[in-house]
Amino acid sequence: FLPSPKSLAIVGCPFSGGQPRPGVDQGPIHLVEAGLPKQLEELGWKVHFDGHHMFEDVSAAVGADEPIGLLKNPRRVSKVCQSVAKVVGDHAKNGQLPVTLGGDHSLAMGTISGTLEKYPDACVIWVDAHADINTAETTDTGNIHGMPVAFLLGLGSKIDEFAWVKPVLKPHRLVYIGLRDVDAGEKRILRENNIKAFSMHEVDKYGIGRVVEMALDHVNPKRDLPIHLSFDVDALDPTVAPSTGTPVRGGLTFREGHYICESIYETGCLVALDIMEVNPSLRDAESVKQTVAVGCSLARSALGETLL
Ligand code: Z70
Ligand code: MN
Ligand code: MN
Ligand code: MN
Repeated sequence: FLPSPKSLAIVGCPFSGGQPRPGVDQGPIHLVEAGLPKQLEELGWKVHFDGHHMFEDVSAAVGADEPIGLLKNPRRVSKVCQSVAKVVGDHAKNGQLPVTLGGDHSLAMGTISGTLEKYPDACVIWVDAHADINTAETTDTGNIHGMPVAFLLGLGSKIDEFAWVKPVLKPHRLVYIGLRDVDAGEKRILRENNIKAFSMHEVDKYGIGRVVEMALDHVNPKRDLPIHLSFDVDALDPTVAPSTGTPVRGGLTFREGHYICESIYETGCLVALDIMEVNPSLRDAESVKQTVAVGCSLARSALGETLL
């Protein structure tokens, strides 16, 4: 799907408005300062990075952002995601693979909208402890980072402020890996929409090799559709990626996380990558360093780094 020589664009998104903990907005800055652009160049990519998108104009334009129902910071999240959709979509149309660095996972409303504009038949592999599929009706917290998938599927009541988000994603083009903290309302949505999900139970039962194969067989049986990989670092076990807003025990090992990325790279179908929810203000300096390093190495694995 990508022209040669392979080129990618890093989209730094210092944004935390989809959830309550400050600091996740510093994730992209730490990932870049840890040397991610150069690491990707060393894998043979032409790397384009023109700075982090600061979204200050967006916040200024929005002003006070009263909740809509339970939803917190709705206008700011919507506007930021809309601008991310444009940036990601434009890079994809230029033949550059967008690598979006979060920031909280509400941003995926933007990244996936952008990807599907260029590649309407793309499938999404969502690696996360959480399903992020709450609607305005099912959310308990009102944190929009728990809701982007519902918006992309067009589920739940329509909210004027999010009218730009089109229901571009079809349930059969979505698959989850790593789930273990799914709300009751989300379980019902997954069931009712026949959405395929491989929780940690399936990872234990079948092993990561078969899980990735089954996940790809579901969304991309002929291995001929473009793939958007949206990776929330909290999919990894908290011992592997401690500096994230909502660590959940019993997660993917270091190798399981990397295996997913390596396998998706091997398909040759990857067209967009998100690395989300690195929060360098949580935990001690050593944990932060470890989590940032893991974020970088997941990105390298998805973009062609091999062990041999
Ligand atoms: C919960 C909610 C969530 C990430 C927490 C949690 C969602 N289901 N996502 N941390 N990354 O608030 O909707
Ligand atoms: Mn650019
Ligand atoms: Mn998430
Ligand atoms: Mn998560």
